[in-house]
Amino acid sequence: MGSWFQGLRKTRERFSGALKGLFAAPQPDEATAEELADRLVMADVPLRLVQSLSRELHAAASRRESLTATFRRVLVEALGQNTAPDWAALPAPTVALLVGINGSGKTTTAAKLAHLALRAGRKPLLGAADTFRAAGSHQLKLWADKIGCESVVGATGGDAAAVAYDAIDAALARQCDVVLVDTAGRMHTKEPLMRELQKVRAAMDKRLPGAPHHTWVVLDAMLGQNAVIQARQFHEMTPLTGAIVTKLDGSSKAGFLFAVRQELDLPILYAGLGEGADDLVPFEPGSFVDALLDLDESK
Ligand SMILES: Nc1nc2c(ncn2[C@@H]2O[C@H](COP(=O)(O)OP(=O)(O)O)[C@@H](O)[C@H]2O)c(=O)[nH]1
Ligand SMILES: [Mg+2]
Repeated sequence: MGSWFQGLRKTRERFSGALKGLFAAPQPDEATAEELADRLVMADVPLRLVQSLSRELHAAASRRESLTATFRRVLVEALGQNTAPDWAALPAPTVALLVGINGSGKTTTAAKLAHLALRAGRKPLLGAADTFRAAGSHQLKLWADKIGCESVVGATGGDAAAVAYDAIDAALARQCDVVLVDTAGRMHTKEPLMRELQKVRAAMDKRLPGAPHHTWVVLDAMLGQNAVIQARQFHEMTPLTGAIVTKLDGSSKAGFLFAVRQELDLPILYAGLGEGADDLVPFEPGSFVDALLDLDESK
């Protein structure tokens, strides 16, 4: 499994270059503080958080807290509580719907989640409701075969809601514990596709009242602030219960994660740190901030 420190190498290079000089001084001088604020804003850290960081850094000396410790504390606090599901303890069947724009990593993430469920001793089923592109369903089927789990795949051009219904139906018949339903990459600006998402939800609820129990938006970290805009639009259309951030192993603008947590109040459940089945790790604010700020190279 990719470690946070290794996984975030490129993101860290982008983020922490300007911070080193700052941390060497007991107090940031005006120019350094300003440069720091600029860097943070450029890394898509929300302005409100940048402002409170500046205040806290100025107050650090009087609190006898080092600048590094202050910086770390404020960032970790800003990320709040983020509890990934305990797969071993989830009631059966638990149904999760994955949404997000094309290419954000939904299909890969659905497979990674199924892999986690398998490793926790559960029986997952992958439902391929991406009927928009032939490759979409095929890709999920390949993953299901690779990790060794059940799957239900819809026909290309078919009704996504029907596939979602069938996936739950099959999961009940085959006594699966976890159903992960992958959807087509909806552009958040295309209203009909968003409406289709509501049809998918309604079909799931019809087969199993209360389903989906979770709706997770998959966000591509490379998109930075744009991912926040997408998440907000999905959130308005369909109630989201959490976010999963992919491609944090790329050169991402990781500051947007703070906006996901603070502005949308969505827990960040997992981070994707690579393309393999094992490269999905529960989101841990402390590990994330340490890796981002280059605080512990032993990890
Ligand atoms: N480096 C990296 N690549 C990822 C990650 N998650 C997904 N990808 C890649 O992103 C591309 C799009 O992923 P896919 O799951 O097909 O996205 P979808 O269109 O939302 O279903 C694929 O090449 C994946 O291998 C990740 O965490 N890190
Ligand atoms: Mg896909």
